[in-house]
Amino acid sequence: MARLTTLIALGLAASLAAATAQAAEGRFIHPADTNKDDRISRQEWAAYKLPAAEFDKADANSDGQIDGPEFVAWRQTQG
Ligand SMILES: [Ca+2]
Ligand SMILES: [Ca+2]
Repeated sequence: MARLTTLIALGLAASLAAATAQAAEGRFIHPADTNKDDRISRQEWAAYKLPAAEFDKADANSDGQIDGPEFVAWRQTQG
């Protein structure tokens, strides 16, 4: 019985981890995003002391906001 409980607990932990990963992918959570709209505006970027010249590089679609995929892509260029 104890073994079955352990197996159930492991299964729950695995599905919780999967749900968390999915949430992290769908939502953009970064401390620079102070108004929590899941995107970093130019003002938020500057307030977070990120290099102003990098904003335009990070904003791949030039909509004035850095969304999750744009930020991740930019970070990957930063080494
Ligand atoms: Ca924001
Ligand atoms: Ca953008």
